[in-house]
Amino acid sequence: MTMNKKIYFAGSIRGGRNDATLYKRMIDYMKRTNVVLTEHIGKSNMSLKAQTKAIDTHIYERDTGWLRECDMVIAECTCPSLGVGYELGYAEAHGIPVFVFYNKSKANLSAMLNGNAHFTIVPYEVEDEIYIRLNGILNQY
Ligand code: 6K6
Repeated sequence: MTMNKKIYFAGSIRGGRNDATLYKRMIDYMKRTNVVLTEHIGKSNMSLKAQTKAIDTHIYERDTGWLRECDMVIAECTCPSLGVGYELGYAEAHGIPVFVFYNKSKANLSAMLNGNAHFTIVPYEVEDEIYIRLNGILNQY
């Protein structure tokens, strides 16, 4: 089994935190055998308030640095997020593999993701399917 891959997990923050507990379960699952650079995305107490420009610059610089150094991006895209969409395009531009999960009974994925041959799209209906697919992805890379 492949272990200790550096995974950038992308999930909505200012786009809405409806799925935050799902993000946490996905992160915890991947962390059993790999390194998740963006653990904070699963935290329930994450602030959604507007920040200073300087704080947002720091977040942008840190996150894009992680995107350049990670082995793959795993994104949960049921809840639309401008930041996640940006990150996926950024990863593509840097040749990083991208896997996009979304709940097909809750969301209609943007054509800009669904139609992009660089992205592996993973539609699911029940949460158990996520872990089966994650297992396959983490073993294959
Ligand atoms: C600290 C204080 C207030 O907010 C914070 C932390 N904010 C963020 N920290 C780290 N990464 C962030 C933050 N805000 C957005 N991102 C990145 O964009 C994450 O990697 C997410 O995948 C994505 C979410 O974008 P939005 O547009 O939903 O916020």
